Amino acid sequence: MMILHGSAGSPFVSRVCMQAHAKGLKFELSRAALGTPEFQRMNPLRKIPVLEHDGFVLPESLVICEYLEDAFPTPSLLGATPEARARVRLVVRTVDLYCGGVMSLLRATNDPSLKIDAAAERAGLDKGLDALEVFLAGDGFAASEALSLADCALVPWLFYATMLTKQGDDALTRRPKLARYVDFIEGQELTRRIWGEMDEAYRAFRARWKAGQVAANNG
Ligand SMILES: N[C@@H](CCC(=O)N[C@@H](CS)C(=O)NCC(=O)O)C(=O)O
Repeated sequence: MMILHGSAGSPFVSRVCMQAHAKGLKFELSRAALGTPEFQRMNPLRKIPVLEHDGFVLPESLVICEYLEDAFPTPSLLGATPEARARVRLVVRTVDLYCGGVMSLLRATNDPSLKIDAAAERAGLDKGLDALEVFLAGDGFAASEALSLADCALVPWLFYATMLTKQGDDALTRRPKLARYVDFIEGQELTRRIWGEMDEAYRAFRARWKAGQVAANNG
């Protein structure tokens, strides 16, 4: 029995969902009560996702993805050769370590009361995107001929990054490889499924957030 604690609105949760869908794994997505002692026992870092698989509890999305590759190796979302696996991991790591600025920039455009160092966030993001422009395979899937964990990291991240594009930001469109990748991957059925799940969770989150703002203003 597999339970994934978290919400589909989180790109870290959705990468695991995407991997599980690609492998045909059945799991239950269970909303996590981050502040509770029960959740903190599962993950003292207080972050989602946390995977529970037959009683084995595991936090950290990338560790979960690698665990699922070990536990359910077919079809492989890592690749067959050491080089292929390294290329996949390089893209995932670049997204995780250098492309998080998308979320801060997006939050700041949605909530003007939020103060961020936009220039620093932008410079950091540009560095990450310039690296992705080199590391991406160039045509088709992100790191290999087939869907891989690199796509599972990029697709949920793109759910948010393309929101910046819709607001007129050219960070994705002015980089030819990235732009080609976005065109390709948004046509994939699994991308549409993941973005649909994320959209539903994101709308629910926004509605709760807005209701909270109204309550705070009235109180
Ligand atoms: N390195 C973690 C990052 C997970 C993460 O940042 N999750 C966010 C949701 S997108 C979270 O749990 N935030 C709750 C909080 O920080 O209180 C992973 O890959 O699992």
